[in-house]
Amino acid sequence: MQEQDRIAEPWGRRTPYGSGSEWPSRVDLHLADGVRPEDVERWVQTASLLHSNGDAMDIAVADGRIAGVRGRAEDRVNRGRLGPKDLFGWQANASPDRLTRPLVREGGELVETDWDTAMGRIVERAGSLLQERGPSSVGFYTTGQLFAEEYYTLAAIGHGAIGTNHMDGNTRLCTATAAAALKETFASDGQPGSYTDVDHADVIALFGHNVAETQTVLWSRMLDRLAGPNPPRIVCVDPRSTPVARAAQEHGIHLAPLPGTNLALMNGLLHEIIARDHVDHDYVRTHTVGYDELAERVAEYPPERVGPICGLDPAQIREAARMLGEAERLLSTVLQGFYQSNQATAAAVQVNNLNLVRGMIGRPGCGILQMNGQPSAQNTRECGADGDLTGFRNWSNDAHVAELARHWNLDPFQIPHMTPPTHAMKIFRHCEEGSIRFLWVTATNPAVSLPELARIREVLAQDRLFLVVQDIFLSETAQFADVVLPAATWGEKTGVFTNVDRTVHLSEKAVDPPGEARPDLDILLDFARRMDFRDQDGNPFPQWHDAESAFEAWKAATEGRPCDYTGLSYELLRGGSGIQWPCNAENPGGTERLYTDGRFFAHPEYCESYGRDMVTGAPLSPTEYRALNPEGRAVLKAAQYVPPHERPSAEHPFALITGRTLYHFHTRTKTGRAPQLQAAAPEVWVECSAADATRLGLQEGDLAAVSTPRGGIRARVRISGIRDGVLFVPFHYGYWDAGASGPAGAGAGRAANELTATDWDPASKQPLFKSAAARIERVEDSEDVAASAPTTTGSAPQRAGVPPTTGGPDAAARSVVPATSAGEPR
Ligand SMILES: Nc1nc2c(c(=O)[nH]1)N[C@H]1C(S)=C(S)[C@@H](COP(=O)(O)OP(=O)(O)OC[C@H]3O[C@@H](n4cnc5c(=O)[nH]c(N)nc54)[C@H](O)[C@@H]3O)O[C@H]1N2
Ligand SMILES: Nc1nc2c(c(=O)[nH]1)N[C@H]1C(S)=C(S)[C@@H](COP(=O)(O)OP(=O)(O)OC[C@H]3O[C@@H](n4cnc5c(=O)[nH]c(N)nc54)[C@H](O)[C@@H]3O)O[C@H]1N2
Ligand SMILES: [Mo]
Repeated sequence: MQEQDRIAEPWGRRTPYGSGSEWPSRVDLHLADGVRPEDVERWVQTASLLHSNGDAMDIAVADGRIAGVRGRAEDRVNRGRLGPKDLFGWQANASPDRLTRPLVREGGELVETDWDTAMGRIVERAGSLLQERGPSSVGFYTTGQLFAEEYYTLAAIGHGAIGTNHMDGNTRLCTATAAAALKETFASDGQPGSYTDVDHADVIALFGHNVAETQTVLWSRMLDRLAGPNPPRIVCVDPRSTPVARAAQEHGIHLAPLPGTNLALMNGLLHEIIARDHVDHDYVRTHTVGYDELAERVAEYPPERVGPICGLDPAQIREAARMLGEAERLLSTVLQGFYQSNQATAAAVQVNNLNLVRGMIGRPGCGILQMNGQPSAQNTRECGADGDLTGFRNWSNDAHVAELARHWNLDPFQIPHMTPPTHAMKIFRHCEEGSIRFLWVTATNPAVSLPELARIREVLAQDRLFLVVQDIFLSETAQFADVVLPAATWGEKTGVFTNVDRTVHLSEKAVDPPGEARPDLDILLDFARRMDFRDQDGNPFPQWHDAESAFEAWKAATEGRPCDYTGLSYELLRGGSGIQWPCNAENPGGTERLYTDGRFFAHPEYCESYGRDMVTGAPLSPTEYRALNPEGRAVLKAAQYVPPHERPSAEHPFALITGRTLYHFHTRTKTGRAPQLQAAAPEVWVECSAADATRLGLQEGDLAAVSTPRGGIRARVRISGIRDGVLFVPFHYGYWDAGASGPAGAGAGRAANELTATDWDPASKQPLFKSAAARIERVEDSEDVAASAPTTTGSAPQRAGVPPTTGGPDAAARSVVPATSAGEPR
């Protein structure tokens, strides 16, 4: 057993392994101060809810409280490892400022009340609006952080019982492009690859994905490959010098394109791969459509043309294309550097194209991971609590709608499907214009996370909008609410959720929620009962009543669909590893990779989506799709580069990107309340390059004003390895502050989204958080104090002498590498 400061060493110790071997296990453990392993009364099974990786763990319960966590060695995802957020984030559960009673607005103030009063107000307002203005006056904005049972229930209530089309998740901000890219190429959502592809790949290419900070345990897996025999090459496409970029410099190649030029770069890479004939023509002929158009399109993008667009040397593009073209087992991953940037879907689709033209899909080491970000974003999509129809059904296929209506025992006409589902950005527009009068927000904090916050605050503050916020804290958003509902969370309720590579984990209740807080599922079912929703036989709808009965109903609704859960049960998920869907009679142990036989979910009668025009976003009609892809192959879709809407100018000369740091999760409601994590990254900063800093006379630690046409913030300058001409601001810092007794009031001016624009990708409708023009000016000298940005991560300083990020004794975690776990060949 070894101890390590896991704030200073986020990835822990190496357990090297070679290509094709099994990833050795390493069990990480952290217990609260003073709690010894023998004090633990129970270990309760769950997985991490602070990212999409699905790190399996057990919660230690001592004295009726959560007292720590331990990784689960038997799980396929993490083999026992935990990252810093996993190790320390659980402490937020026991924060003294958890919501414990419902709140209602009285004379302008939020005051505590009982559940009957709070729910009574909700039911009264929803009921009268439904009667007077119909279902389109009611909207739901949910999350990627609840459990499948809860999303399924929400979908049934919203799309079924109420029949509104206005339901989406913050997954729109997160994985909408992952889903859209999969739908464009495979006509259905569903992650093709598997995490075990990391064990086999000889090239791992990461496109706009800072896996080292955002899925630390998956990066540990990659680091262990890099430390073992026959390490893979790493290709990294990111304008910042992230830990991934630094590894790529050593083990492969790092391309740092100008933000918003991903599509041009992808076209350039495909140009080279096709020109050098690194194409698996057999695969392309048998399993795809669209190759000729793709080849024709990318022929227009030789590296000499792409280089100046992206701000890259054409030789670098050639070199990267050669690595990708000569790979024998290529694993590609994509995340927000593509999804939240200009031409998001079109660029992400080119990554699918890359693997397809190389025939690298459905075999060990050959995978595509169109990543998720939030822990249960996958389930939001599957269950249909976003713009999707439950079970990856096709909203423009009447037979699919009818099938879902049969599961729910409702009239199919009750399920809205005549127009595309309303995406989140449009839901807020409808609130702004007044056609939506009731918005129920569950487990998301739009007052910090949506673009152009000055506008969002105005939308949320309107009198005519009845706002319900269901959260575990009085978030920035909750402060605008008419009714605040206190929710139970992870560790306090039971349900399942599914990670990036389709691994389903059961998360069991370990302790009671604080005060009167209730599981989100119970709140939603209570609402349905009070509204007296009924099915066609007059029985209460939804027909389920608790987590397990909701899971059974959800399973039934997935039968025969790509995300088939019918072979799973709570019992099966207890004790061992998580299991990958589809899991059914044919695949009782789950399914490691999709599309191993070159057959797709793309048949016109079966597919989830007919696709969209990637430039205009217009949905294709069934007839158009049938003509394009009658046999249900993979579709190679080409696109032309179009520059970002907002480009650097004389007044705003920088490209501004926003994103994450390793130690915080989103708006910090949880990580800001975990002392080790908060201390590692206590305050916002802005990154710029050494050359730009010198030019502007900026120094490490100077207080700067950053502004865009929407607004401004103040932040200390970190001179980092970011490319010239680009600024980076982490988006975690709203106006809530740890240590303060409560939120300090709007407008403290440090949230990245004061700066971002109301603009989105035409196909996925995902907002472009990584595409704005900005200026930066010094406000105050540093006086020799460095910015408080982490030194271990993408924000590593260029200047010597900045104090390193450490966690001290409070951040010591134990880890055990079993002797039998030596990376043996399989
Ligand atoms: N520590 C931590 N982990 C998390 C989360 C968290 O908040 N904190 N959140 C989770 C969630 S919900 C998500 S969605 C994921 C997100 O995970 P990531 O996508 O890995 O994180 P980001 O920091 O948003 O963006 C990744 C990278 O995109 C780069 N980038 C910006 N613009 C461009 C561009 O135009 N082109 C290219 N090629 N790259 C660009 C940025 O420099 C950044 O390093 O993380 C998940 N994991
Ligand atoms: N500028 C910029 N903006 C971004 C991004 C970016 O990269 N740049 N990334 C975008 C992305 S990818 C994402 S995913 C979003 C995330 O944005 P948000 O979803 O707004 O961020 P969170 O802080 O995760 O908010 C979750 C809320 O749910 C509450 N909560 C936690 N657990 C539970 C629970 O069990 N039940 C209930 N009812 N509530 C709970 C938390 O207290 C918190 O208030 O931000 C987006 N915004
Ligand atoms: Mo996300």
